[in-house]
Amino acid sequence: QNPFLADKLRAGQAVVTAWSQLSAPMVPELFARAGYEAVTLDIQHGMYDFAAACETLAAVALGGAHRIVRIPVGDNALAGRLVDMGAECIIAPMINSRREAEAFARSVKYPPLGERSWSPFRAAMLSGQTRDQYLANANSQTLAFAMIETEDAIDALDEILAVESLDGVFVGPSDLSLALSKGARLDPNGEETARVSAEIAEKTVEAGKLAGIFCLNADKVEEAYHQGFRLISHGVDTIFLDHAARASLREVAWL
Ligand code: 3PY
Ligand code: MG
Repeated sequence: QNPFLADKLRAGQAVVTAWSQLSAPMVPELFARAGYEAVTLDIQHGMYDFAAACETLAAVALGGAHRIVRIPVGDNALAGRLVDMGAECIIAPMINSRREAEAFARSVKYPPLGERSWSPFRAAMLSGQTRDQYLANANSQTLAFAMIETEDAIDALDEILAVESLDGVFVGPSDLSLALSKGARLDPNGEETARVSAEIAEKTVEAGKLAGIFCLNADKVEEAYHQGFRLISHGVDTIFLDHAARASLREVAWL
């Protein structure tokens, strides 16, 4: 697998990731073989436990795609375990302060950037490197993205972007829209959400960090790309199945 996800994103290349909540290794492998350049396993809102995520990371590698995981809120210990198991990028939800961003990012970086603990046996195997090579490259090749999706995070954005060990931020438009409307409206595709997302992308790029975002349709992907986002999600297994199941039933609705 060459180049690495980190190299592509730092070169300004867009990477589209599928999003998986169903805990079944064949589903992300299928996404990879369908041509998705990356697959994100969603432990925050999906069905994955640690063992299933480990198996699925290997299945994604088998399909030739980059391996990304979203951890549950505040679970930095799990972030460290997942990078050991071969995740190339960890997305941490609901990061609200510089302190939270730093604690998260440091859990996936070796000294001097952090305090990740040593044992990357699986990560080195999946990345095709010896453990010495892995150590030399891990801090630049393993990415930490903090999700920006709350009022506190927007207020603290400059401080979060100043965290050295953090590689980028990732916008969650659903939670962001709930925050912006003080809980009144779920509006991930709305204008206010897009305006604030654009500001986040601009500040992020200015700070020399990577910008990522969750998108719910192809128009949003295009908009996000022009706003400066480069790690862009498009396509969720649960939503794919929901749409396909409804379409399938409609074909025989006459029965
Ligand atoms: C959000 O939109 O809030 C997300 O976290 C995307 O999954
Ligand atoms: Mg969210």
